[in-house]
Amino acid sequence: MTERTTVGIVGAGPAGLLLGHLLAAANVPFVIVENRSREHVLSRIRAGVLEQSSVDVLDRFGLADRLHAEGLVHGGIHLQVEGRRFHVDFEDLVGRTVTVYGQQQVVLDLMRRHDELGSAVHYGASEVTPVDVTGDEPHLRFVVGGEQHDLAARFVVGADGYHGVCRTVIPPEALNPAERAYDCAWLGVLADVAPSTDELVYALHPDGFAMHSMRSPSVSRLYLQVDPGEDIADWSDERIWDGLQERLGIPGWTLTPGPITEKSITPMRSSVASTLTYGRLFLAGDAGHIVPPTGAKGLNAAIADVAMLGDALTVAVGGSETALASYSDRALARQWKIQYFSQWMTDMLHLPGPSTPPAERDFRYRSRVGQLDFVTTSRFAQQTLAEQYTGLAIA
Ligand code: FAS
Ligand code: PHB
Repeated sequence: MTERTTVGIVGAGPAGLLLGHLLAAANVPFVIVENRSREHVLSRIRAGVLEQSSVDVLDRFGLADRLHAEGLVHGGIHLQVEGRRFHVDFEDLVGRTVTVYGQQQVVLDLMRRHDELGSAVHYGASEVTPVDVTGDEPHLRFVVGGEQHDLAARFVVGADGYHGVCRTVIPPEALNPAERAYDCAWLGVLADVAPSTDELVYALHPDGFAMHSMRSPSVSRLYLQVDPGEDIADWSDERIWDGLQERLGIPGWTLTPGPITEKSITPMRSSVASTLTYGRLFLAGDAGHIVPPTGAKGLNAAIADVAMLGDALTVAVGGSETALASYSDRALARQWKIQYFSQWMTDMLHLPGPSTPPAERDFRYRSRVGQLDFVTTSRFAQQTLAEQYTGLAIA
């Protein structure tokens, strides 16, 4: 039997779940289809920082109560090089802030609200297949609990991430992603220990990049630059803390270690599709683009896409598809500014890979020291960083 809805959404990550809420607020019927369990989606440790622009979106739809109660509002970040730590004061520079609130908490809030609304969210689906997306009535076919579903929709949204099925529906020559692979990766740890810093520290050291972030007053999140081929099994807790201490340590400051509860290595790459639209299929979030985490942009870019797409779909259901027709161009224009900023932050704060000749590695390090010395002594450069880090306008 064919079921019907207005918007079929593939993926119950932050993009898919948030889009559901924007459509619910406009009384636009939708169905979300997720191929993993609720528990698995919630278990993924991902982003940690929300731009002011993202907080504003969640506020607009009444989804930020716990964020405001438990999130940590930060007025800036620290940049560190050659033993010098400099505070970039966002509030002074651009009058905006960011909020430390883990992606897992955002997803939990979105899931709980969907439960309250009784939204149609299918977890644990298999054989999820968008069909006829270039026709007038696309379908989402999937199996849940052994039952085959055939869902007809006016629009299908691919919020299923970089490895999702929706990207594969778009012909390669149309998707045509522009890509960059960075010759470094991040070893990330969660530790049950109070952060040793008030706000995030981004540090460049001759051994490579390190960052001190956090999830709460009692949980720290820290990262080390490693080579892309590194095996996490080669990194004992002791080796990790030694590396963090070496790269983050400055005179008069102590990094307090604690029990590591999770560790993983994430490669760094950028990929941006040439289009986020194919017929009546629209991509949002990681399904359309991925970015190195140095600028804290992945989750925030997904929220921005959804804010634009949710408004455009709502207007389309109301009778005008003009905003929907320009969604891909508008979202990609904003995404390329994000790609530029993330590339700039990554190149400024990381050293080249292991195959780099010593003289070139030394040159690249010293030129980055010069860049950081410029940024930390130029208010104009700091304003440029602060404007982008706290989030560009969403329009
Ligand atoms: P997501 O990938 O979160 O969600 C897609 C959903 O679709 C998933 O639940 C998936 O199970 C589902 N799905 C996939 N295929 C499907 C199919 N065929 N059928 C149905 N469902 C399907 N960003 C930052 O800003 N800071 C960070 O520090 C950071 N760290 C990261 C670390 C890692 C290891 C990764 C992978 C990403 C990280 N990111 C970070 C980026 C990340 O936060 C993403 O930007 C964010 O999850 C994007 O959200 P979505 O677009 O919803 O995609
Ligand atoms: C995090 O807390 O996970 C985090 C913060 C800032 C980044 C990347 C990751 O740029």
